[in-house]
Amino acid sequence: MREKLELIKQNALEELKKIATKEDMESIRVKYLGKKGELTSILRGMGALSKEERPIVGKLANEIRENLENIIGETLDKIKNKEKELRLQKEVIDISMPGKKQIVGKRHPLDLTLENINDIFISMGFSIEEGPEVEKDYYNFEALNIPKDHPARGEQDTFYINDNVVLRTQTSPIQIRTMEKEKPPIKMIAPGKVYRSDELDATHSPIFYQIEGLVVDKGITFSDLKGTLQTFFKKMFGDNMEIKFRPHHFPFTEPSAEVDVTCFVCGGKGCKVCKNSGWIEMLGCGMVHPDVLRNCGIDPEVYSGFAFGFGLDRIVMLKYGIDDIRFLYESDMRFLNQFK
Ligand code: 2NM
Repeated sequence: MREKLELIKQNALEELKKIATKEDMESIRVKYLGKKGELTSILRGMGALSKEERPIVGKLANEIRENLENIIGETLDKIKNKEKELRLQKEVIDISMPGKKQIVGKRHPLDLTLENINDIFISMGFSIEEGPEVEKDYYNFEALNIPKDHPARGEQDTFYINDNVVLRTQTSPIQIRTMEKEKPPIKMIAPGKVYRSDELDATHSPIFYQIEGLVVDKGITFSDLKGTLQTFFKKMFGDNMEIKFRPHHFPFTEPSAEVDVTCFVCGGKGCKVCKNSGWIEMLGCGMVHPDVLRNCGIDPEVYSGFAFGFGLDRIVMLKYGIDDIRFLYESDMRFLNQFK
């Protein structure tokens, strides 16, 4: 019996030397110490031994079991440590490797210029207002004194959602909404996207940006309009800028005018951009029509106001020498990467 136990111990130790994985380890544990293991069956068979032999063999068997359990435990620890070491080696981070270059977006030239314009008007005491791009026919046309048979209402210009709803063709509906909910004094600009169903070409896009301004208070006159625009263009393009007014007609202003500004490409000397005139046509403006004020609940006997509107795209194109409006809406990275 004793020799048998010693033999089992020797065999187990031999096998333990050779094992490399946790799984091998488990199969050895089962083989010797498991319920049907070799050592276990010897302990079970001890009933057949004599009274004198039993404690001696029992003690020896327990010692061997303890011994094997210890060795198994230690070996398992060694295997685990080795596996951990290997894993750490594999997961090591080489901090000397070059980093991946992050692609940083650039500001769009329309956005850059709009921020510039907004900042100037803010410095002059204007607030910046926004409104919906899908707009009621009433706010886009009716309230602005644009009668049902006005050419601006033709299907060729306006995107209709249904009989009463359009994509706004100008940002003046924002001014109407502001006049409806606020009492004068009002001093605001309304920048934003507008929509017209033009054929797309180098100078026409069905979507473009407009900036409209509005000032309403007691005693507002045409000279306030002139001074405001004069100040704006000097701040925007430099102190040498001059502006001049030509009579015009809009349904929502009376009197109305178009404004030319000194060509900011050549400084007024004459160039290709201004067709040698020294002037660039820049905006429309006028004194808000009394009917428009009345439509918004403002008494034209007490209050008066001026309004103006201009396109952002044309300014951006002239400023950067962009000869096709489609560049502003096609998101070509080769184009966009040129701006900061
Ligand atoms: C323009 C030209 C002239 C304008 C008028 C109004 C409102 F709502 F106050 F009546 N907003 N914008 C206006 C006036 C716009 O754009 C060429």
